[in-house]
Amino acid sequence: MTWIPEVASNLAGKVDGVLWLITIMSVVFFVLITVLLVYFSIKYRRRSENDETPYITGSEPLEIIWTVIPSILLIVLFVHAFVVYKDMRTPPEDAVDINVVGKQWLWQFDYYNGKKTLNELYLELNIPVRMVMRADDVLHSFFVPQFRVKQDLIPGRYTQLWFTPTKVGTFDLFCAEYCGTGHSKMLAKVVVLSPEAYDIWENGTQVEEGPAVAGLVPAELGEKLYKEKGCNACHSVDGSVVLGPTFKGLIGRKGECTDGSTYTADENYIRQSILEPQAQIVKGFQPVMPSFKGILSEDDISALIAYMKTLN
Ligand code: HEC
Ligand SMILES: [Cu+2]
Repeated sequence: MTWIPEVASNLAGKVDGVLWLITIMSVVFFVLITVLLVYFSIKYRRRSENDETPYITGSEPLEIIWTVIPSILLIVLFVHAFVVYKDMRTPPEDAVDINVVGKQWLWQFDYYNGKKTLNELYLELNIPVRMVMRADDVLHSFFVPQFRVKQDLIPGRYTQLWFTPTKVGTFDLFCAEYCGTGHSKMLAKVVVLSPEAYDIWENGTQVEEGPAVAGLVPAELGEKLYKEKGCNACHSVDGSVVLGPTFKGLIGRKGECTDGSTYTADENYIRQSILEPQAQIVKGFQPVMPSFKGILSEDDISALIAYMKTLN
């Protein structure tokens, strides 16, 4: 099917399934209604000047049929789309995290292995990936038609997206949210490599240097910040409790706050805990943590999160 983009991710077929279901239902009803409309207007046309319209008061069976059948069809549509949506929003446990930064007007990718690329995203065939995305300036949107995935990048918080590339090749990544004059040029390539080719890329020599600290992979930079910025004064990484909760096993941990609310420690929660520690106080602890707003950059926070991920 050439007028629909190629199917190149595990989610693409499911999204197409929903699209086809909606399209087929719409076509069936369009044809049914149009044919009946034409047929009835001929069959029941006025034949002479003294042709009188009969007085019709309604039909209960007919009313029931055209209420019940569309209701069932809509419920089927909803359930099917909901199942697909839930699948698209729930990354598998073993997904590999890749940090994505969108800014006017380029895409930056930070990999767990310390590699950093601009406007080129390298993925391994059949390995599920989770994009942890943030915008540095205005709204952007990560859109790869062949994967059928699209998600906004929002300044001031992380958004996520996952998929498994299922085809080797080069695909288009568009920014799908108008973000200024350079918007139409905010394009990137997604390169899906076979495991062998990925291995060569991963072990290749040209590791591009990160802006913050050259040569350090994010997790290493995070560890350095953990010590240099004094997190280690209050947070251990071995499970012991100092002034604050330990970072060991923090990512994904469920906890309770003094106000009774609960949380799951995901990227957004960690980011907020660092920038606005008073927003949610972990139960059993004192509100003594200072805010690191203006002290840690967004890159630093991403690096700290990468470091915490190594402690699980
Ligand atoms: C003066 C001590 C202190 C320092 C320094 C400190 N924290 Fe905290 N932190 C705390 C305390 C106490 C809590 C628990 C109360 C709360 O939620 O504010 C906490 C909570 C947190 C949480 C939430 C933990 C959870 O289990 O939900 C994160 C994440 C965090 N801190 C990150 C950091 C990072 C990163 C640094 C260094 C850049 C840092 N903290 C520096 C005292 C500190
Ligand atoms: Cu953009």
